[in-house]
Amino acid sequence: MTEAKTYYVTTPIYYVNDVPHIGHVYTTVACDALARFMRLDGRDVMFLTGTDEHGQKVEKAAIAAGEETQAFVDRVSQRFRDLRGPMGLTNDDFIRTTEARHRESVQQLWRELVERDEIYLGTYAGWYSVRDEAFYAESELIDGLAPTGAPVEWVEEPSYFFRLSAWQERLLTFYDANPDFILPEARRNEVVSFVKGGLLDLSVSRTSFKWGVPVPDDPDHVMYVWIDALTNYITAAGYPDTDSTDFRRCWPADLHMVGKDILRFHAVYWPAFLMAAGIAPPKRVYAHGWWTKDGRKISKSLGNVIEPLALVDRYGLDQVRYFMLREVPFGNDGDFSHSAMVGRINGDLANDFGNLAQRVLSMIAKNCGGRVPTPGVLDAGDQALLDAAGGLLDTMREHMLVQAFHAALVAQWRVIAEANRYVDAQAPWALRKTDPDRMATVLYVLAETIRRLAILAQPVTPGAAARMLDQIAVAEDARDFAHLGPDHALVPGTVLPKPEGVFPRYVDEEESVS
Ligand code: ME8
Repeated sequence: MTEAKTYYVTTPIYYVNDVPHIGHVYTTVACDALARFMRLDGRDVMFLTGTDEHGQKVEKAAIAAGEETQAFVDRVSQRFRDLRGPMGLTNDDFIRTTEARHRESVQQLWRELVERDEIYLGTYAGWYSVRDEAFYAESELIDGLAPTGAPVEWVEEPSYFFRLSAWQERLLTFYDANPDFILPEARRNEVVSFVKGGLLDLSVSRTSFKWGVPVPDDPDHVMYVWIDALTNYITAAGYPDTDSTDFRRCWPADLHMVGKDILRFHAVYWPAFLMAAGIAPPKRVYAHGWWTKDGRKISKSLGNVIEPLALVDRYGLDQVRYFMLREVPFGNDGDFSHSAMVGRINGDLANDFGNLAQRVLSMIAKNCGGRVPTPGVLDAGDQALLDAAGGLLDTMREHMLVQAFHAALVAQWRVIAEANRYVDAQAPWALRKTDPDRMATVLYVLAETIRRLAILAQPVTPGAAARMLDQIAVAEDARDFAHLGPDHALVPGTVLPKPEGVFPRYVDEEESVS
């Protein structure tokens, strides 16, 4: 047997300066859907998320909260970890940058860079934004603020530098040789022109505060939070033990999923650090867009956060996951609105998919003795519907491999629409009297179509998909994509449990009162 090909996918590690909001959950849910898809597709998945716990921003937040820093980061990190159950996350590991395994890893990477003469000691004099944890040149400031709008402060202190300027040409060659390294393409072009504009050496240590990983052999310095944070991706893969089975299995990562705010760190600094240390860069960095509320980015510093668990309480987990991945073409920005959410819940989920399953399964319960009906000979229309559902995996996989979640879902909903048209055209309720054998065939074709659709719905809407598969008595070990084919079709005569709706309509409170 050939070994399953690994798929290593990561989220950013989130700052613990404040509790999670819907923006963080968006990135993590997207990675979760991808991880679930790849597992069902037979890949050996490693899905990593975690928290970024060092640096001035976090230290300041701890001081503001009046807590000891380690106790503060322990508490806030736990809030991120606690999203696992309520958001249906299946990450294989959760990394914290304050862990011993990470300190060892990032210090080893540092030593490697020093040994290769990629790091030297100098003095930094320039602007720094604590909110962005980023250095800015005078020429980048706009009206005295960072280009992101964040306040900056003047910093002048001894600092180690990474020879980033020496990596310009090698980075450009790398982007050229790996056209899919940065997606979407428009973002790739932005990065390439930024690098073409020339790179300055990067300050990679700080001396004016202590909350970070000490620089080996020079403990007056702590590492710049970004070199510390980015290294988490190799720590979790087993670095510095590059000969370990884990490292060889996982590295290079298949995908770092990030928001567009932190693309430059991932697509410029990170591959340069890695190449400089003799480590292969990741295969892809995908920068998605931002959720906004009334046109403004949802963020802690703007104070317009949406609390993920409140959203799940209100709309349901599968509903929130589906909305996030379907509403906005992945990569674009999207505005969060109650009416768009309700539109997706009542349209796509309740009317289209939920109603299809509900109609078919209750007809089977009523008219076929609650057992999978026995089909007769299939006609061309029957076969066409089954083929459409059968062909979906290839289409969806193609989209998932380039993180086009919305396109994968659109393709799936096209088949759902086809199935609904088939129900209307075949009118099995009328066949009940005129041609019960044909009714059985039609209901069988539909149930089998629902089986395939529900298997494919697991990555994005795992709860509802599982309940649908329960209702057509599909065994738990027969739900992966290897079971999509006709060899694993529903067996006529199988007893089915009583059907229940899986995608309820959302009714606004005001509406239900009137
Ligand atoms: O940047 N819309 O952490 P962070 C969409 N620690 N996604 C959003 C979002 C929004 N409105 N707001 C946040 C950091 N995100 C660093 C990362 S990685 C080695 C270190 C998501 O807590 C999005 O993925 O500020 C964004 O990149 C990330 O949260 C920033 O999280």
